[in-house]
Amino acid sequence: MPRQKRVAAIHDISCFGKCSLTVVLPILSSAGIETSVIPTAVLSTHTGGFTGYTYRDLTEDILPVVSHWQTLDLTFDAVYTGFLGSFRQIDIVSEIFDRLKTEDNMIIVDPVMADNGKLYPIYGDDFPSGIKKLCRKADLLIPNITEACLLLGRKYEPGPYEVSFVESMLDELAGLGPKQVVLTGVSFDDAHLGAASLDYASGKIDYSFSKRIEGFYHGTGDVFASTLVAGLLTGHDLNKASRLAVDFTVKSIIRTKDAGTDIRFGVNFEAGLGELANIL
Ligand code: PXL
Repeated sequence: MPRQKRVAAIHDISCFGKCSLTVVLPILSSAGIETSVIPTAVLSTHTGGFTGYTYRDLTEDILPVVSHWQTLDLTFDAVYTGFLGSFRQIDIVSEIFDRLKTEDNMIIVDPVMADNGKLYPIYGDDFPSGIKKLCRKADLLIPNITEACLLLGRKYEPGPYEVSFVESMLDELAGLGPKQVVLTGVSFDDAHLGAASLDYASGKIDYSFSKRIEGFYHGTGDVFASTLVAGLLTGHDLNKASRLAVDFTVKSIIRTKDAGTDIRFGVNFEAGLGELANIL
């Protein structure tokens, strides 16, 4: 039996509306990965389309959790961060990267902050430049097109895109520091949507597309990124892990659409976990 992999996952807990830790934890666990969590905030729901949600900021708790872990000499195969609860958490997470980085582990940044051309309203205009500092420390960066435009100071354009637009974006994102970049929300025509990946060492760019499904389903960025992380940590290469993540996400969306579920509630990824575990 190979050594069990261990990930530190730094995201919020949205108590209802599947995203962030309520997605990351089951997906990584189903891949057999031990997942230690650092909640950045606890909200009654996520912020996408709900109003009146509660919001408990956990900024003060984050470093003490890591300090305690360090007394236990814990090491992690990956440190994986997504939605942050405050601007101050950017510097804190940056410090965690320094503390938990080893020679052979992976720092993974999903710069969760925007979608469909818009910065999430809870964040100020200075947030993208703060997150950019975090991206410089990443080994793997997983932005969507909107987040990539904000990181690179480019104007957002809705798809379909030119190949040159996508590939120059991948190059510039890798120029920030990450060895691997996976860009989501990529389309070259109206009928397909998927991800583009760049492995900087080999210079190899790959694409994983699927049929586009109309509608914006919440939490799919986290479903995609967690599946990608699960694929990489179970030994698949970047291209294969991207393919697995696109397929798993699309199947989850189709199930949810077929059931007529409110798009804010998150997608039914749970029904696919058994199959994912078998593939991984
Ligand atoms: O899925 C991204 C996400 C995570 N957590 C919270 C969010 C969002 C996106 O809106 O609001 C709290």
